[in-house]
Amino acid sequence: AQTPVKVTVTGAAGQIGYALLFRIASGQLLGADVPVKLSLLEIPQAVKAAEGTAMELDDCAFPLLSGIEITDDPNVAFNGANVALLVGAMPRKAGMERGDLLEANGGIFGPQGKAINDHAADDIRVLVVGNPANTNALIAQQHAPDVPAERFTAMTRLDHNRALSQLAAKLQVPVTEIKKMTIWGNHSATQYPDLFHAEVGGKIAAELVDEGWLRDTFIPTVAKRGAAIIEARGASSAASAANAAIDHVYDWVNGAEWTSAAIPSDGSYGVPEGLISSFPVASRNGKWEIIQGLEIDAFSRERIDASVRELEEERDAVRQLGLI
Ligand code: NAX
Repeated sequence: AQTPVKVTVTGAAGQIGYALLFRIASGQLLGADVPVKLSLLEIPQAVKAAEGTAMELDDCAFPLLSGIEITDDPNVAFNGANVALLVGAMPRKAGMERGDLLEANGGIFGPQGKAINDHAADDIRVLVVGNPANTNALIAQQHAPDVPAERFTAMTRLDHNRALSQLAAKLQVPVTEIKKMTIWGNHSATQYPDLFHAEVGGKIAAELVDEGWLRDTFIPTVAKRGAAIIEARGASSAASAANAAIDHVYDWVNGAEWTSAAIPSDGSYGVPEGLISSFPVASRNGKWEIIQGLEIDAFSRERIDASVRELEEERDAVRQLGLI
């Protein structure tokens, strides 16, 4: 029988964790024939809740689930890990300055990056979901000098899926008709969902909608969808975020023609090297590749640059705080 793949989930007792773990254990993260071993990392106060979730996982009798470990020690959680989903983070609290937020998250993602560096399996793949996701991924990556930088990624797949869904609704087509959607930049309100390369039935999406809708409705609706979900649901996106994490890792491992992921820049499209920024990507042979050769019009350039500038500011702030 195949050796189980070890998947570590941080913040396992949180709401995304609850929506995520059952799907991983059922085989949706890696494939219906791949056995998995789960490792749940939580802070000490939440270990008991994680144990409760583990009891429910047991009660599903998932054929592919070969074991569950629960710990508050990153060195244990990441030991031998093949996939790490870094979901747990410090949320912004009322009155918190950006520096405080970055510092609190540096205290989480620095040590987790080091534990990954020291203990994870050679083929470790890391997806950061916890916000600010791109910069948390950068912090973790900088603490893992022995792991290839490209193994550290941050999630913009939820934004990508939201963009697909908004465009499909506008054009009244199934989401499967839409190809080549791209989210550029930071997973934040500055992100740029690009319709100038997206295609619907072979036509450029930007030409099928009017400019006013694209600029004043589509872009802000996608970028602010998280806030709209909180407003409606009274809690932030959880099942859709878990779904996007599943999509990201599944595609990373199994291949994809065109999607969006935040990965370390190689300097493509003027994004400074090393910044973890969202790009149009393909997945080949288990690696993300930035899709090259796209022409960027002035409208898109301005928006990509603004989001990348925000990523540079976050990087500079964590540098100044000594977090990287
Ligand atoms: P919850 O507050 O429900 O759960 C977070 C869990 O993380 C808690 O159980 C907490 O105890 C745990 N935790 C905190 N510090 C930890 C540490 N050092 N080690 C291990 N566990 C730790 O939040 P949830 O709704 O699950 O969201 C988790 C994160 O995802 C948040 O940062 C959120 O902002 C982010 N999101 C990112 C999205 C994206 O597209 N990239 C979308 C959804 C979501 O907003």
